[in-house]
Amino acid sequence: MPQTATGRTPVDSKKKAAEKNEKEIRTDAKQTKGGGDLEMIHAEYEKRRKSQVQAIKKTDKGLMRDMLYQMVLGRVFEEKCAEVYRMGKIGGFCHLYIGQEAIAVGSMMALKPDDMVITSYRDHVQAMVKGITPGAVMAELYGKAGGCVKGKGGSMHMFSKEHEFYGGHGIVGGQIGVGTGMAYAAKYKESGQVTLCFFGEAAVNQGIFHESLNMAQLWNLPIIYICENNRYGMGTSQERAMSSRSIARKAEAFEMANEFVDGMDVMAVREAAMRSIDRARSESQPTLLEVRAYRYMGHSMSDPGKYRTREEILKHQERDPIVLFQNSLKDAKVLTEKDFEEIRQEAIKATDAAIKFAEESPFPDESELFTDVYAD
Ligand SMILES: Cc1ncc(C[n+]2csc(CCOP(=O)(O)OP(=O)(O)O)c2C)c(N)n1
Ligand SMILES: [Mg+2]
Repeated sequence: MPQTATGRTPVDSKKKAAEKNEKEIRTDAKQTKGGGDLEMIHAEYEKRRKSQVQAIKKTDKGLMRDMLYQMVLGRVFEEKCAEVYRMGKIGGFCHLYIGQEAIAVGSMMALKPDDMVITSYRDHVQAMVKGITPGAVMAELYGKAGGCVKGKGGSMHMFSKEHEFYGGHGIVGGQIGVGTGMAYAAKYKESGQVTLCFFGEAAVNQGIFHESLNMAQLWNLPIIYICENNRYGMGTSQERAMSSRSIARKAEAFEMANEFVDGMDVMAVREAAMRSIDRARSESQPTLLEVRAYRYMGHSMSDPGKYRTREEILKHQERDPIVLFQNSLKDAKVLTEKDFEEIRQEAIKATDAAIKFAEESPFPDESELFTDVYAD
């Protein structure tokens, strides 16, 4: 019997978790009304800080360091992307993930290496967490032959079969159908692989989301749908586009397990992901996670951002996922300020090396013009 947000499951612990979800959704609704109340955001931060310390104490120290490194690398790497984009080094669209790092790191670092991941065009950080090198991601952004797709995909189409990373998709919601197919294939082949399928909250209003969830539950597919609710679809807020505030609860239409998660808290994301991955792997049951964060940057590098105020952005940054995690690691006496500086320097070094690799990599050869190109 799947766990649902209204607690229709007879299992008590699951019911409690569902009630907690409800409470968090209500608190969050109050917080974000009119851009969010600062005092409430601070209170939420303090609440999370305590629970995060508890979760950290139960987790391997090396893994905690790796998780922080991946988050910091994501941030430093993308700040560099913005810089070189403005210098004209990167062509085409470029969508940054800054502010959402806890979602990719918290969920993907709970996977086994041969599990599968698919996402939208906001894909640089997911690609690196899945193991594609920063150099191969940066060279792809530059359109160079050393890129993970030989410079033919660019920012929106990172891909690596070797790393079980299946894109990088530009059609909003397109990956929800493809991801469902990947999970179906894994089940059919009995490969034991779990699929993580990421998409934004604006994709949820499309038919593909509802059709896919229906099939995944009907056929008991081992997939976790992760809705990264960053509050905006281009310049349109969720409030202006969706009749219902809770995305997690939409899963109930399909009797699918679901959870609402604070996407600024990497440990909360990790714990929810571990519960969902276990459900997929051992019971072959799907889950919908609504992970709520905030998009710090514009929709893409060409967004003038006239639809929201500076104050709104600053309020959400009060609970920055990296600062929150570092404070908790310090409180739990797992890492120190010195470690944080070391990690930051490592991330800067890796990013600089990625830039050097991309700069030195050649553009694809003319003979490659028609290779790997598919038209139906
Ligand atoms: C089917 C389709 N419709 C419209 C677009 C144009 N478009 C590109 S991104 C985007 C907003 C998507 O927002 P969301 O799903 O919340 O993801 P986010 O960008 O916030 O990560 C839109 C409407 C598109 N690419 N595909
Ligand atoms: Mg969005």
